[in-house]
Amino acid sequence: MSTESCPADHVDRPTDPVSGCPVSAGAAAFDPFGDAYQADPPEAVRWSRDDEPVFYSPSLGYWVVTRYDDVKAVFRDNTTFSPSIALEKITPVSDEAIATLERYDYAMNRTLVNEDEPEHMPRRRVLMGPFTPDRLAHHEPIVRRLTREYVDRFVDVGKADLVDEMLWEVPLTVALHFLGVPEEDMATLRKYSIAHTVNTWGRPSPEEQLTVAENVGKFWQFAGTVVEKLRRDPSGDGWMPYSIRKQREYPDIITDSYLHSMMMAGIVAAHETTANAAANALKLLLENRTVWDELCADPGLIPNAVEECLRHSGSVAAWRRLVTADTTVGGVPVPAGAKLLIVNSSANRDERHFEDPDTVDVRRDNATEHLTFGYGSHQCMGKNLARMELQVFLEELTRRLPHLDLVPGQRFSYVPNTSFRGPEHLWVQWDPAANPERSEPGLLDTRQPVRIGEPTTRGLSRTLTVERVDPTARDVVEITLAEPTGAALPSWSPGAHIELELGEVSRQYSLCGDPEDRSRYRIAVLRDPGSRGGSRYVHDELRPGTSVAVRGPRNHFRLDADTRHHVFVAGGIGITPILAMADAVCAAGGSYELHYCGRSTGTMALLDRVRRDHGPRLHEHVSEAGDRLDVTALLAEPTDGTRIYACGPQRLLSALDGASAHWPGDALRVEHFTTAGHELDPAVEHAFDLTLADSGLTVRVAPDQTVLAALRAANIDVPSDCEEGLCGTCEAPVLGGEVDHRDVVLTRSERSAGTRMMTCCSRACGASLTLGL
Ligand code: FMN
Repeated sequence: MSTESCPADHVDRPTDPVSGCPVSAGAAAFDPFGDAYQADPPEAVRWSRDDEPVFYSPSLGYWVVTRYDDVKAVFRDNTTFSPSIALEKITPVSDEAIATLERYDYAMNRTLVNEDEPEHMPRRRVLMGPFTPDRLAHHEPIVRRLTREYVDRFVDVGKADLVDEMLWEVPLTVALHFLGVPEEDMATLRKYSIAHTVNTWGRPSPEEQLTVAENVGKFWQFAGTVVEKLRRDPSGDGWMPYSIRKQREYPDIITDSYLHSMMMAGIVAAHETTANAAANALKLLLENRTVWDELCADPGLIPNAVEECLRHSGSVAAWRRLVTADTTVGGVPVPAGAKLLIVNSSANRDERHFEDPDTVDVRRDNATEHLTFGYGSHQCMGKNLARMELQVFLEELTRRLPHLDLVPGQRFSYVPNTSFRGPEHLWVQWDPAANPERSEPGLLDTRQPVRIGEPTTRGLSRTLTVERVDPTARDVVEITLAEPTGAALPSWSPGAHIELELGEVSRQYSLCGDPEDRSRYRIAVLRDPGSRGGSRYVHDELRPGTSVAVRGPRNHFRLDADTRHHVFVAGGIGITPILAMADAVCAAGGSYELHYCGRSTGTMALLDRVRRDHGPRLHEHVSEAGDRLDVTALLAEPTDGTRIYACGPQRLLSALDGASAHWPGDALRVEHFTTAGHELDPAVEHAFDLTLADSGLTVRVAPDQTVLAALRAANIDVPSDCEEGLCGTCEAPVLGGEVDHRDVVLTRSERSAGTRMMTCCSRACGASLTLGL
């Protein structure tokens, strides 16, 4: 490989012994049109997530980005990372194909997907009306009716190709209905949209390019005819008539060429992604039979199952951005003019963001954080329509055909391209004699309420059984929880916690058992003398055999892989996450020391185990014995590559914060078990404005209102969990204004950077904040 063709930083990178250039062997071998990527994109770039999360692919001429945080950061900043190349043909078009397209006057222009600011947001704002939850609800009856009609056609047959017989045409018909376009010849439109996919994201051979160009040209003409037809009478329902009406109000914003391009792109965007997502979801669920059975038994899980399927096997595998100024992505310098392939399907399986990411867990409570719909101002406008369709498909199929199976031995094929992904065929079989509706016709009258918007995670608990209750120190019990069916529990990483529903309240407890043991979770709970109900319930009510609803695991307190030396500091019950972390570092042969502080040895939970497993690295600090931890001495000398991981009472964490002031801003990592619990006091708070850069809205936050509440009132989706500033779920990017941080999640350097805030508790210092929402 020639080094001239490689834009990587040759000075700082050692020559790779295999590729002979700063491009590593993995990067040199990367082929997004090859079998491995086509079969499973996130798996094909696992090596990159692990070893080289941002790399240059010489064969593609793109920089490839594979980790969650990096992909999200790129989506977030659409100025440095312009969407202008999102629909550019990834394979250069031959002169003959260009001539063919010209014959059809093909002039695909910018659409919402690939235009820069300042043009994009004004258009998005003008065109958003039909996507609001109220307006979408209006489409549910047709989605339901079509789904039922298509299932009726094959329900008694016993075998079907779900793609050919339902999953392609229903989303296409819904898309046409949504767009307000008369239903045309479905098969022709299918051919056209595949041509568009191959034309944009595929690697067609020169001969294929000509056929594809023919179909794309015809598709373009078709789109033009439809726009003209609608223009004659734009009074009807649907997004295109709405857009034509809007053109009269805003002729400079919604131009003719824009309408024509949107018509063509809209058909593809509204239907192909949903059809593929549905096929991926059904394939995934049927391959994970116990999960499918769970949905059949509890359809209330379907909205979150949809998110989990979109996360695990979404239909948009990768997307593109153009770098507009020299910058860094994930710390790697990337020059202006570079093209990025951001592999969102890989981000969705990044273990740095999702626990046990390869497992399908329909109760995963951060499944909605997947990046299949993109993120930020270009996030898929039709996401809630797609969610609705997928919910209805899963609901109708689990109810009417719970005994559905994949036809064994079938090989799945995919249209080779970088981005749109779903099996071309999905053969399923079942015994029609066992169809539940034959013995129970009333089944056909039932339906689950469809949830429009992102699903709430509140109902996503799993019921575990208390296996053991063991006292482990004064007022501390260790609780062992097991899955009653013996099914494997979701895996977790050190620092993770679960949330238990305890009578009227729910409370978080850090996992302190063995992560390798997938059959049980272990926690240790201190009876809080001023208990608000949670720890008292644990101590008084939980006995072997008791059932308890559990959510999670979640992790906001992770070990950083680049830490060379770990200083673990635990105060009292704060030992729980710290012990799991120390166990992991010890098992991996890493460098660490463990400081465990307590009033007396009798109050120190899990002390026997800590001594047994960490004896040589353990420093016990027992205050009654006059041996308090001297945090100033401990942190006197900042050391490169050292991080301090601490959990314990606020006093200890504040002391560590003060004593590490001269350390790098992210050297101290803490987990808080409680907040100071500031109640919002309207008498001392002031009102301020939020300027939402992506949605172009201004929202007023009243003195008695949180930022989160004000955002929700303005119909902006922000996920949240604890709503106490502890968990980090409701984070929003801050683009301007000074934040009055009141959470306990952000590190010192993150606070002073002023680029993120927790919307459940933090506020503005001044009159306004600009948020990247
Ligand atoms: N309390 C414990 O006793 N043991 C733990 O391992 C533990 N882990 C926690 C992890 C997180 C992330 C958080 C936010 C809190 C944790 N807590 C833990 C505190 C409990 O959630 C809870 O606040 C405490 O039991 C007091 O609740 P109560 O006032 O309802 O009794």
